[in-house]
Amino acid sequence: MTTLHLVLGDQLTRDLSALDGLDPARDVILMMEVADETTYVPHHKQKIAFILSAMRHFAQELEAEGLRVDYVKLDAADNTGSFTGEIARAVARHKATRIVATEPGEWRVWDAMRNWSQTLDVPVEIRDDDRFFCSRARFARWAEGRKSYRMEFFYREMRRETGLLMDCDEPVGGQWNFDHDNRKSLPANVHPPHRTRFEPDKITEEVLELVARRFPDHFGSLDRFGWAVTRADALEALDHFIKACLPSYGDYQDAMKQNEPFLFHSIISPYLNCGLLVAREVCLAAELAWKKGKAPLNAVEGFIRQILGWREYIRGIYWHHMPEYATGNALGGHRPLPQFFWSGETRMNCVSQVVRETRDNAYAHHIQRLMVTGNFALLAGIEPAEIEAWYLAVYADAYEWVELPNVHGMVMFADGGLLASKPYAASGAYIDRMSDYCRSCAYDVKLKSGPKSCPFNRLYWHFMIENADKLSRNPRMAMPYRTLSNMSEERRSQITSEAKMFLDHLDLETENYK
Ligand code: FAD
Ligand code: DLZ
Ligand code: SF4
Repeated sequence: MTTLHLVLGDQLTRDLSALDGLDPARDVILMMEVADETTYVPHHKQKIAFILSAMRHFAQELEAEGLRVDYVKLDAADNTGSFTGEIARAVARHKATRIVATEPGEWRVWDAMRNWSQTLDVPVEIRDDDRFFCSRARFARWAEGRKSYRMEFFYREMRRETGLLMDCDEPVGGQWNFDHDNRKSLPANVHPPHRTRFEPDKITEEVLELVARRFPDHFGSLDRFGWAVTRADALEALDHFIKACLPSYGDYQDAMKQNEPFLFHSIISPYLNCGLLVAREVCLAAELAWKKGKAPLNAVEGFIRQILGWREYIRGIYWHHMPEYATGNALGGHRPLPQFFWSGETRMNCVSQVVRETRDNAYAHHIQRLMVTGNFALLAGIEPAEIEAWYLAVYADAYEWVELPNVHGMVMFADGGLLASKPYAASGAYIDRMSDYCRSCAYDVKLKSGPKSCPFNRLYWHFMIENADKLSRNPRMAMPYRTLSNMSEERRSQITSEAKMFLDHLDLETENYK
């Protein structure tokens, strides 16, 4: 009467619901490295290495507790390459009479999982993933009857339900949101702290060798691999963030700086998303720092909002609207993704910086993702599915439940405004205000037209003209459309022809870069 308890690569949490009620004498924990998961998009090499190494370390910890772990390695001779194939083999191996799983993070895996009892002819119990504050059912209750959603209202409910940063029924400090104190650019005399990175141990070295051998053509470099791959090290990274970075997190949350990929960000999303850290403990650690007077409220509220607000809201939208959510293309973009998203070879210094940092670290912070690569994809009318596949591949924290709403909804406005009230379109002036990228760029951010002018400036007004029928009635877009209506016909046709010229020759970005 053996039960198989499944632990997937993003479920590396000892308190996982799938492990509840496990009988160490009778039951087996199944963990599987499978080709389907390592290749369904061409994941960054560091992302694969991070997940496989974290899985192997987690299995070792479970075994050290005296639990029986059946761990299938990627290179095992008879590995079928799929979750379904490996579970079928494990059921036969252990004569299992029951399977217990925690709901997966991605719809495609969920779709397979809900058919397993039929395909495998064994009862399968799928449990809620209670590592999130808001269950899928709870979000559905909140979403019921709403035509569009707004994170801020959802976030307030989550604050009330969790009691985080609450004083009875009121938000501490008398406000729900302290964003107006944030959004500063980085002054020259402020230097971000050195970040804790972790030396690869023997297990990680083995995995790095495996990834280099099996996935040589995948994007990204393994050279700077320094991720924590155990819970103990992830907790150390969190502690370092809380002490050294959180106090300045709010102030410089939106800042960008050449050769400073991490600034004051936490860099914990890969750990949260694979289960080495849990959202509740992270929020409590930040709240405690504020209670002890070690970090100001604007920073702590801003940080907790990202996790309790945005992260939960994004997940809720994903599950509430999949699988249809992925198919929309409200602004009708169909341009292929330019090659420089993989090479970084473009004269646009901001894009080049972000792509290169992404290649080196499998990481870019939120504003780089939203306002540089994302903004470019939006303004250039890239096909949503192409840019979504890029984001899903290149970041160590990327799983479809979190990547898709961020890219499809927040960046590309492809859901027609379900997630965000307006597109985050911006000209070069925004990037210039929040970074020092423009100082080292081949283009001139102050110029609005001509071959030397910043492409973001040329594309911004072109985007407004092209999408006027879909966006001009949006009250939050009133300002740009008022400005546009005051532009002469001549200026408009100049904008259109200059933007078209640039977009039709995106390959020149790379040719002229060399
Ligand atoms: P911090 O700035 O320190 O923020 C703390 C935590 O808040 C993050 O670790 C993350 O868990 C959470 N968070 C912040 N913003 C968001 C958000 N918009 N959605 C969900 N969680 C959020 N995040 C992912 O985890 N995986 C992704 O695949 C992903 N893709 C993105 C794609 C685009 C186009 C954009 C604009 C954002 C994306 N994000 C994604 C959200 C965000 O950019 C990352 O969570 C963040 O940059 C991770 O770095 P950090 O841990 O240093 O974050
Ligand atoms: C992302 C990933 C990779 C690269 N490899 C594996 C793997 O070999 N085995 C595994 O269990 N999980 C892996 N993952 C994470 C899964 O893709 C993730 O668990 C599913 O997307 C469900 O959310
Ligand atoms: Fe980017 Fe334009 Fe600034 Fe160059 S000038 S870095 S393209 S915003």
